Amino acid sequence: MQESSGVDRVNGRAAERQLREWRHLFKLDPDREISDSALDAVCRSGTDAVIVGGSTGVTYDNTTDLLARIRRYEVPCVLELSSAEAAVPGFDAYLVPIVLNAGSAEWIAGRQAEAIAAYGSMIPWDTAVGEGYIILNGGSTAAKLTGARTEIGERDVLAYARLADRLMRLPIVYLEYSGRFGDMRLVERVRADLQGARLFYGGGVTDAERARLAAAAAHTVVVGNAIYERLDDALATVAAVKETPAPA
Ligand code: 1GP
Repeated sequence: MQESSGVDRVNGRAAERQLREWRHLFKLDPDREISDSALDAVCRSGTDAVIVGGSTGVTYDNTTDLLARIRRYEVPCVLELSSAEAAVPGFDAYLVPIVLNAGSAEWIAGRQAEAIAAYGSMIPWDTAVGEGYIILNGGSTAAKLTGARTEIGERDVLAYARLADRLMRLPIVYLEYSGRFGDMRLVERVRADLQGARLFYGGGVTDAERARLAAAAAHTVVVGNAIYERLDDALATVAAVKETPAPA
């Protein structure tokens, strides 16, 4: 396969245009079991897209299996790629986390560069999108894995967000509280400060009420754990987000 030309890269950013429309996303973990009926409900829920991704135990095989099951439905399906071994072709887009507050460069520009060096000519650049992650729940697996500096205040969070938005010009800033509902005042503050990036919020959105709060603060709300723990409440987050007026 040939590498895309520069022109293709500029003109072919369909994924970036599409993600600007997303308000609600479900995130499915290939390392967790989900029944056919639960997956059916998730894929027909009206969510804008399904993200496939997880912090640990994600393999080529379990990613391929989950993609094949989701592909029975029309919902767009994107892969959040934390390890190059799980780079499965056939997704609508590829989200690549850059953990801005990671404790080691490995998670900022290490693993990503290694993957590009190894798979450079096969990477579908026109559907690859960088995400500037700021991990804020010190107890989460992602925080432990990346050694993230989670005990930081608003000034530092805003600085990371501006780095992603203004200097790196990433299309997504992702405030990640995975497993815990975050500080919506801070989420709102970061979103209002962004100039070009979309603000994704994820963490502890377990029901419609929290979904409304998150949707008022962030551009895009990501729901993960609740799918596995309280499916009906998770499904109710779709309408709750969609009914909340989008912030500027
Ligand atoms: C995880 O941000 C997502 O990467 C969603 O968080 O699992 O807490 O919903 P939850």
